[in-house]
Amino acid sequence: MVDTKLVEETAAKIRTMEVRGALKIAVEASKAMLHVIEEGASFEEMVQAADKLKDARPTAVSLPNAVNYILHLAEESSTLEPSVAKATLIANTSNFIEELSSSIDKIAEIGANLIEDGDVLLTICNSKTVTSIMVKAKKDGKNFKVYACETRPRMQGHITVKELTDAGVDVTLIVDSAAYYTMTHKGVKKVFVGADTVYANGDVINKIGTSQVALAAKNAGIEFIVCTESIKLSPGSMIGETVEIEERDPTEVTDLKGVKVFNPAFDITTKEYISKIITEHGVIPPETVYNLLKEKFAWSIGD
Ligand code: RUB
Repeated sequence: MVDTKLVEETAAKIRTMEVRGALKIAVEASKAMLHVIEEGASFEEMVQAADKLKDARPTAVSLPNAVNYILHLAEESSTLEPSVAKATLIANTSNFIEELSSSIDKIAEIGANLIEDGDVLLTICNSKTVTSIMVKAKKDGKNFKVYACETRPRMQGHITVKELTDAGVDVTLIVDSAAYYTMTHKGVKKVFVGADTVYANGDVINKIGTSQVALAAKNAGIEFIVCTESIKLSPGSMIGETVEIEERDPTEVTDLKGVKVFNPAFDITTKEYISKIITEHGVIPPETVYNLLKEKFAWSIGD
């Protein structure tokens, strides 16, 4: 029996959102998989670990994509001589984690090119991908302003404000319901948001409130830009599968007793509201997500 403590701990941290954000979830789950592989797990035990991790949160497809890819690597290496199989799998999994972790830096480089001196930007939630782009643009010497929606009920906007402030970016916190007014009265030029899942048809799932911001941006004639690593593309959507939109505990919204609460954690922004998608492979229109999916997930979907 392999030691699955790290798997349990990682799954718990993802569930309680101590580890959050779609890329970070995928990276930490992959590290837990690497640990059980190093411990000498059988394929069966790897599948069990993968299932525990995948069950932790339902909406970000980066999580199943990452652990399923590691299982795919395990299947591939199982055809090798037993003496080299484990070392090969460890090396391939480590490379994958390295690539996953560095994909954000490539997006930061590309995304920073889209920020111009004097820009006024708006974002919602805390996407490390989005803040990395803004931090890179600042390092490149650009001066711009950011409005950050506080993002009820978990207030991830506060994390965004801290990250950007620490990097010297001019950032202002707003309540979520001030998004449209801020767009139209503070000269917002572009909205940057992250993604948890991107469907083959170009629709994007991200933090609750994102689709309202997209509607407001469209009405105000403002560019709406999604920033996503390709690990968040959904291969299942090519065969019509959808992800579950997570509903979280009512206590996140209110401590009032006897009140009915609906607390969805994510929503879907359809592609007609999305101006462009920034990936580590370049800037693409939402209509071409299908092509990138086919290329990146050939291991999962076949030909
Ligand atoms: C986080 C969220 C983020 C995406 C992208 O939701 O919706 O915008 O996950 O983040 P939660 P990143 O706080 O519920 O996890 O770019 O860091 O992967």
